[in-house]
Amino acid sequence: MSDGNPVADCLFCRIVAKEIPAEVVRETDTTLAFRDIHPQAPTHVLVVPKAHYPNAAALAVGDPVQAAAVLAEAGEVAAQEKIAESGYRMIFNTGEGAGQTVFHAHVHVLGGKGSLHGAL
Ligand code: D5M
Repeated sequence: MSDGNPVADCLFCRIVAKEIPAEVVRETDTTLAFRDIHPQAPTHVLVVPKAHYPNAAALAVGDPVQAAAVLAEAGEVAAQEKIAESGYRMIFNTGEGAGQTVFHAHVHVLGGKGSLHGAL
């Protein structure tokens, strides 16, 4: 059962701890937003809770306030990156079979030219 405590070998916990560099675009007491290292759209930012939960569903159960903070920050990122008006996507890959590769909750915020015509 996840309790939000940092996990030593978790990549995003290490980015939150500033042990690994990232291009941070926004930071609050409880969240961090940084550019995805392999962008899939002109704007591609990841928003993570600073606390460790393995995926978004576990975050929502373990700390609903933080889950809401992550969603609110995704909206702030979209506004800051100027993709809010044209529209943007929020994607939570949940589980290996869905393509999740980093098991620390995160939302992909994707927007910009050509980014709104994905499979879904
Ligand atoms: O998304 C995990 C995402 O994390 C994937 O799009 C690449 C990104 N990633 C991996 N390493 C880094 C670093 N070091 N900085 C920034 N972004 C990174 P998932 O939904 O788990 O597939």
